[in-house]
Amino acid sequence: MKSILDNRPQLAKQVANVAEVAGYLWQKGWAERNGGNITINITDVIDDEVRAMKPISEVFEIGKTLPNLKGCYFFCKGTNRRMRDLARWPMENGSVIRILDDCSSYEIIADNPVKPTSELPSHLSMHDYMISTGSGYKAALHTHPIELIAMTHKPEFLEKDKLTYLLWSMIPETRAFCPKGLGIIPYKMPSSVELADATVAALSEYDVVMWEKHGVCSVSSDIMEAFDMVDTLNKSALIYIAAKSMGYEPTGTSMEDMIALGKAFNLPK
Ligand code: 2HA
Ligand code: ZN
Repeated sequence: MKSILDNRPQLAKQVANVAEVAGYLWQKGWAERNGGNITINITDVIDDEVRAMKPISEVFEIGKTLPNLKGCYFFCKGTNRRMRDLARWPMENGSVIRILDDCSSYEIIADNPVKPTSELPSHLSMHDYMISTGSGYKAALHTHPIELIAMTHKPEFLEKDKLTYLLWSMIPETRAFCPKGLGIIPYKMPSSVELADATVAALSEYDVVMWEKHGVCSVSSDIMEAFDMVDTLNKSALIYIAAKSMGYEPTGTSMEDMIALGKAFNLPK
């Protein structure tokens, strides 16, 4: 079957990276059934031939107007599709969409009419915001990491930056590679515009945010980086839990050492 990826090595590489990350999410146990979703902004690797491609779906409403997305293209995991299937067959379990000129609707253009993720309002709102700040960020990931979610079931950990400092203090990597920490968004209905708006508001301060008792959202220049930040944070959560299950509260790196690390690596916080 003909694919939009044929003779487009840059686009094919980006979709292959999404498939690779989808496989990791499944292997980690973070992607039960259809849990989680991935979208990437592929506009910079789109050519005139793709721009001229006819839609293969009806026009769908996003639910929000996102002015920076005019004429943008995204590869999106499909709604109700499994990460483990996206890993093996990305073009059967995801699709390429085009945002229409009204900035509030989209159509599917390739390869199959797979309707995008139920969290599309959040994902596209994040992309709109990332364009508006000139961040160069192109990837958004939502996943269900077990230990990080477990930690949001303790009210104390929902206080601003409480988890950030705890997770940073478990291992220097987390301080270094997740330097803005972990934002917390109080529980909201999955797929809702309220969740999308709260997520975007938190992105002015964080690259990774926790949806209380649900999962994380991570944004970055590419999907591998977005995954690595969640992986690093969850590693810290696992170290914390390992210490607790051996019967003690972990000491944690001192605030002084964390500040020194921030200075040495020129970190933003
Ligand atoms: O796409 O994870 O939040 C399935 C979900 C919804
Ligand atoms: Zn979810």
